[in-house]
Amino acid sequence: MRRLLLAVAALGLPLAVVPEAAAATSLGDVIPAPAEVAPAARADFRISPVTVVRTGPATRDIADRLARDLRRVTGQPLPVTSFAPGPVPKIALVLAPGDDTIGDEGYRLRVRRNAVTLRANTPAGLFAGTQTLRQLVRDRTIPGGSIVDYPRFAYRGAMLDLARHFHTPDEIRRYIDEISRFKVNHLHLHLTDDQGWRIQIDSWPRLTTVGAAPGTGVDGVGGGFLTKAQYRDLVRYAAARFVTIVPEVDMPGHVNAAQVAYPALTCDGVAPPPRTDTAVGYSSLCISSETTYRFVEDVIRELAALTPGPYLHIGGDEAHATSEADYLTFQQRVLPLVTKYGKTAYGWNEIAQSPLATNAVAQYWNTTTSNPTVAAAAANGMKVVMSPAQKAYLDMKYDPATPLGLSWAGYIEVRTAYDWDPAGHLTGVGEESVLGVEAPLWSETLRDLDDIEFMAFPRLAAIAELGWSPASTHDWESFRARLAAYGPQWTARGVDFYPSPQIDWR
Ligand code: IFG
Repeated sequence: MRRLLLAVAALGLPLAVVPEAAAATSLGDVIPAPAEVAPAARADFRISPVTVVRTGPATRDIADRLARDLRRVTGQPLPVTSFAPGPVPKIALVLAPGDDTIGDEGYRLRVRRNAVTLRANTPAGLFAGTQTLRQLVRDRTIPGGSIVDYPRFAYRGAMLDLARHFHTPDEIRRYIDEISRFKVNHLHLHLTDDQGWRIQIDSWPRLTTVGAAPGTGVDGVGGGFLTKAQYRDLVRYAAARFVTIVPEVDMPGHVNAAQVAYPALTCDGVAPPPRTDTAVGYSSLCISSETTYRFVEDVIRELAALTPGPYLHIGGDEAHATSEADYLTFQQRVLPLVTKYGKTAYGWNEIAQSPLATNAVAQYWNTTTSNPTVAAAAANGMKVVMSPAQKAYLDMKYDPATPLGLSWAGYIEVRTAYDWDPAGHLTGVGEESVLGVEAPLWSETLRDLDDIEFMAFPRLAAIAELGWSPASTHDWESFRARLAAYGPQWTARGVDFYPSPQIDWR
């Protein structure tokens, strides 16, 4: 009987209702929530031994990646072809520019009994559609119907702090795999801080020979750095998953590791002691010294040459050891250097004090819901990425019992991370000023990939939905049900997510 059913299914003919063939998910069971979902009854597509994946040459790598993933979860051969005759049941990925509704990252998905068709203007849109497909396949079946989907905000980011505790390239690649499944499209790497310097800079080699030596890092563990080759490989790996790497060199504060390596970066020429504690705000580059600006330009030049993405993050937070006047002087010198090397300057929201910040992007991290300096800069055209610490900082504990993380911005359970609006959060910073959202994960208390996963998931999924889905689909009960349905996918992949009591996990 089963063999007969398979043969019938293969021809895409109507089947008698076969309970196990019914998709365990509904078409809307996707995170982030798609913009428009129209289920169609009796139109489920069943992947069979004769199903093919069809695509053109420009999107062959996307099709190969999808086919590999679907083979693993369905056990079906799913060959990838550039041509498949009409009646052959197929999953077709079609690049079809000119569809203004879906923009550069959107897609249209149509599921019928004998064909699944994914259309997009760009490869990025097709990739986004394949992420949706990956979530919809259950028991070899894709629910019938149509989806039209496109992002609310252009920038959906995650951040890893390699400085307090170095995360290896393998750990970073695994994180890229998981965040790209939620259509996150930027990974911000916090590469330097008081405890360690984590990126090779040829013109200042002691930054890593000293600043990344074993014993650098919080509690003296977590030394290590990215060579330029490793960084370039991460850029390529991320780009293949339509994730843009955003490097950060934090200045003028958070520079103790650089000053231990090069005392000439201090005003008195005396190297400070290395730091392995978690205090912040005690270090500052020497604003009056020309050596500082030679250093800054060398670092920006080398990082810009390594980074195809548009943004270069220059930090700017917690410069408590830099006077306000010196901070402004520093930004006036440094922001133009980022532009000189062809990048858009990006910094924590303190950079908004500088008149030059209107051409930069400010990452809002403070816990207040009004900041006149940021609002004024936004009124002058500065774009803002929303990372309010009390909503989006994944290093905050879930609750007092959480073994990892900090709590200075409060406890963040899944619902806290979900129930806010990036365009309504900060006074005077509305939809048109918000470039997107980002979920930073600081690593003072993290030691390995399990720790990253435990703190990041499921809350990163909440931030990803805020960045992608329209405000109209924002609904906690819907999200928590979709999260419950998604949990088994993390389990199947060995992702060590936090089983929040707010979710009825399946
Ligand atoms: N604030 C510091 C981070 C980190 C964080 C931990 C910013 C922009 C507290 N700066 O967040 O370096 O220590 O939650």
